[in-house]
Amino acid sequence: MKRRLKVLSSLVCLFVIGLPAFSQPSSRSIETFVMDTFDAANGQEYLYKGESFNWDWAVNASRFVADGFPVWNYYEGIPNSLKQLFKGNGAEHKVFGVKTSFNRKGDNWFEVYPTQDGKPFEIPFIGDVSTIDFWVWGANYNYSLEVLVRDAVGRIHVLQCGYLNFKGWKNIIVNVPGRIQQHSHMRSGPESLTFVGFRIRTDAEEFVDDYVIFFDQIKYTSNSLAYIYDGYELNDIDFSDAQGGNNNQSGQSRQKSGTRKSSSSDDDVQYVGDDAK
Ligand SMILES: [Ca+2]
Repeated sequence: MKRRLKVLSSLVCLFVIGLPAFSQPSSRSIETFVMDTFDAANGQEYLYKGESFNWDWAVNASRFVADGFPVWNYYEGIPNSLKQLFKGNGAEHKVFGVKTSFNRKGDNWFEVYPTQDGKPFEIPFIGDVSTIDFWVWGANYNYSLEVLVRDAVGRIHVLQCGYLNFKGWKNIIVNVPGRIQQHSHMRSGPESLTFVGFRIRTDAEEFVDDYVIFFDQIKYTSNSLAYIYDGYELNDIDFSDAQGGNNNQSGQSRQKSGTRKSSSSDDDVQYVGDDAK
């Protein structure tokens, strides 16, 4: 009897201990993807759906920006923690730097965003993103930092990353809230969440005549298999050379449907609160 009880209790133990393991997603599908090292323009070779993407960065600023600003470039530098990580690999480490100056205090802002051929380029995220992680060099000003992402229905979300009132490098990790729709259920919809850019806002009372910020090493964690299913590749089949389609009687009057609104106007912006860790 005692022995049976022992076996039973250990079975119960196994079940209770084993339960969380079964309810968790497989840890193997959670991966970290490096988006940009900021070591060189157009040198990312970022792989998305079998295609390699490269981009540069640019900056735009609100209307009271001083003549000749903003200015930006890649500069030699690396946060100390990353220096240890990349020790001995011989690469030239650079960071992306921006200098701004505004003519008056108030609600000034500037945006740092990826570009291709001089036009804004949104970087697609792989899988289902949980956190975005990057390094920022703060000049100890009361400016706030935001990350802008666009969801699968074309709406821009603002992820608050807190204030830049620190000196030197800081690693910032921002959560992507579960309420942001990252994938569309429509075959014709946007394929994934995209990275739109960083936005920096000046505090109304803070000095604005001479500001500098640097960025390095942006990466993210993602469940890369979340939306890959058996037969996924059939989504992209081109039916233009298919047979059929001769039923003209109803075809002439058919309306084109499913046009989607996708804009970055302020109406679409959703503030989702302080999501920085
Ligand atoms: Ca770098």
